[in-house]
Amino acid sequence: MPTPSMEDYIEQIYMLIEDKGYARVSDIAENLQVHPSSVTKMVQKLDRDQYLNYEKYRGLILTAKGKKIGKRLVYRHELLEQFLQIIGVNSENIYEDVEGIEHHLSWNSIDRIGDLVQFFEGNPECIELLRKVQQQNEEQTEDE
Ligand SMILES: [Mn+2]
Repeated sequence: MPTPSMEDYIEQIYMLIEDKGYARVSDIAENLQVHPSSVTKMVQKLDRDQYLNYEKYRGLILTAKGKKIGKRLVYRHELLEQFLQIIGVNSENIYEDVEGIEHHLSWNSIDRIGDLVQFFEGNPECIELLRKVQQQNEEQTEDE
């Protein structure tokens, strides 16, 4: 299993390749806000662990294993954003919160959160009911 840090890199590389068709060390470094030398080190490790193939002057490509995991990691991130949005988290907190929790949930929890998101999407009236509870709670906090 990849470590949280490896997951961040695989997720980022997968998204860059989806968007642009390639992932450059400089782009990975910028998106993850790390030094390019850290990227090179991690990319070499990911190459050794067979998540990707890296050739210094030709760039990098994900292996089948890397693609499969990358796809799941991007799905997990997007699912958690949807989940936080449904439960009413302020949009300015969503990205950072997902970055903070995504590596620390089991796939079992992810699957169950997936069920919940699916449930709310199929029953939007339940989101309305939830908003009412939230409104009541916020009014109560204001009164205290
Ligand atoms: Mn993420």
